[in-house]
Amino acid sequence: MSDFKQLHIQALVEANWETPDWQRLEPTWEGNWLLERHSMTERLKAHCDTLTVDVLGLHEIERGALSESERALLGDETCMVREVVLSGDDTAWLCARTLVPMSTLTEQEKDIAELGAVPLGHRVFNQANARRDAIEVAHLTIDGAVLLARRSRLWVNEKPMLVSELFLPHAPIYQEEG
Ligand code: VNL
Repeated sequence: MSDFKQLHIQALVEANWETPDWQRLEPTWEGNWLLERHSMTERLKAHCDTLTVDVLGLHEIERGALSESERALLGDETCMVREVVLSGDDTAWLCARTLVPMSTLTEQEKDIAELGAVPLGHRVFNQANARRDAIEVAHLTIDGAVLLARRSRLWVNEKPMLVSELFLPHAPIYQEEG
């Protein structure tokens, strides 16, 4: 496993997720990013010419290996894990880990296991009934820097998946505009 993956994905797995303080966060620049209910892909795209996805990993995780909170949000089920890095104009901005229960990867959603370099948000939010809930936030310390992260549940055709996203140091969430 690469050092980057080991460090960043492991930090997401071990994060201490907390309910956001909506009142405090909502009026802020970073809060606007963290609490985004629509597509993060679209939001990131607005800040670069080219958004690229690199798949770091794609594997299965047994239900017994899920954390208690993951089980509570998704159900007690084997999941597919998709790990990616998103870059805006070749600068790494976001590291993401998504858990997709096997019962979500059925019928119309079978393709979600085979997205490759297509951003998940592009696939999910093309669907009219997509929605996001259970947004949580965390601060993760990596290489001495405190980085922002969030976890949220996405629904497609009433089937859930759980997305954890870590904003890397050069991400636009840290670059408030006038
Ligand atoms: C993915 C995950 C894409 C989280 C994202 O969109 C994201 C992906 C920017 O796995 O493709 O926020």
